[in-house]
Amino acid sequence: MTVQNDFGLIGLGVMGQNLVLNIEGRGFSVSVFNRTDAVTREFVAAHPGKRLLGAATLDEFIQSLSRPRKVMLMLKAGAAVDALIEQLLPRLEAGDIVIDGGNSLYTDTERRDARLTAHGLRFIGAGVSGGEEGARKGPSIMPGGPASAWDLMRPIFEAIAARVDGQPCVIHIGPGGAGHYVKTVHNGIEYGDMQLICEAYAMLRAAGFSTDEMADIFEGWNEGELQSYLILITAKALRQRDPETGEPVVDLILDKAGQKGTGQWTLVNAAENAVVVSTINAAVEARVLSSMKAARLAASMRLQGPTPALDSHRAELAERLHDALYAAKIVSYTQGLDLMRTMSEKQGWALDLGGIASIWRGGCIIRARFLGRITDAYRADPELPNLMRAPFFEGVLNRSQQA
Ligand code: NBP
Repeated sequence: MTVQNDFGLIGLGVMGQNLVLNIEGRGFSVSVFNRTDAVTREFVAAHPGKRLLGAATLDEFIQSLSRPRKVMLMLKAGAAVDALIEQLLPRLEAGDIVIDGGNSLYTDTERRDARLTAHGLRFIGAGVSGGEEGARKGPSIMPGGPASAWDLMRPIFEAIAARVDGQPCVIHIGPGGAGHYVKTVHNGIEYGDMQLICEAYAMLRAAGFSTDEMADIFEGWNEGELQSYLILITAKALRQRDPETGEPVVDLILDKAGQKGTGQWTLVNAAENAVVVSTINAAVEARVLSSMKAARLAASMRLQGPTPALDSHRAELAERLHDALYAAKIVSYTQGLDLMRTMSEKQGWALDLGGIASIWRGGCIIRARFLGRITDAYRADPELPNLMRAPFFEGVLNRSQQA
């Protein structure tokens, strides 16, 4: 009897392998294919007893799937996705579903959607957040595409997504490129969160706090309104010591950051729509400046820079920083949501901003207690024009303005 698996995944990189194990673990049979066949064979061999089929060719892969076929691509964004789609087109049948789970540019997704739709196929552009661990244990998923494809994919997406308060961290984001667009802004917001944490760290450091003292402060912050994955791992990172020298690891890491593109895409889109995303802008610029290490070193021999004037009492400074960080986070999310609302109106996507905040509460890198507050604000007023105007956030901002 020929195999008829529930789901197919192409691209056994870090994300692909972990997603497959998650999907299989939820009771679905999965066929896999990878450009480099040795990776497929090693992967399947490393997981005996699971309902996995490693296909050596695309034809074998396609023939092993039940109809309508559900084929997910987990590839490096860009040309690889187009190349695979071209190879799939002659092999698939009307009604089959292709899902691009990578970090694709939403305009690429819209172009691919048009091409696949013209062939009678259905295309889902799905943002998947949470990195390797999220992919394995439960990511936050942001799928965009036709409702009929969402209906068929929903049981699988809901089974593998993270859960918060019993709710899966996935909703149908909207048509066409809406899912990849929201994932891009999510990543931009993540850049902003990381930059705000970096600035809080820089101030604590300038005020003379040791890395252990800073770890204590971030741990304390993680108990309150700032409770989030990024604050938690900042505390953990500050605690880490280099086994050879005993020095804090954070002091030994080269202060240069790279970027893969989603932060810049958010900025470009914000500029095109005349929406201010100043925190994300600062985050992208800080990464660019950090990468200019040689120029910064050379300049530091000639230019002195300011002497920090952090004259508050240390405990008071930490408290004020907490309030400033929280307020800045509210401003940053307001900007990201404002950008999504603007694009939603322009594109007719009808984005549910409260629903989007709710699926970011689990699985993804920006998961945070704060997102529950945003969800509540939009549930109380779905037409909320600006997050800062929600009564809860107005109160926080008014209290923390001075800090
Ligand atoms: P990896 O770099 O680990 O894997 C990339 C996969 O793409 C491999 O299977 C590789 O096959 C395949 N591939 C490439 Br590269 N070029 C190809 C081509 N021309 N034709 C066919 N296959 C090709 O990536 P990853 O970290 O798993 O990320 C996958 C996607 O998920 C990306 O879009 C990424 O931005 C997104 N994402 C990643 C994370 C994360 O934390 N890593 C989080 C969220 C989203 P090979 O084995 O033959 O080289």
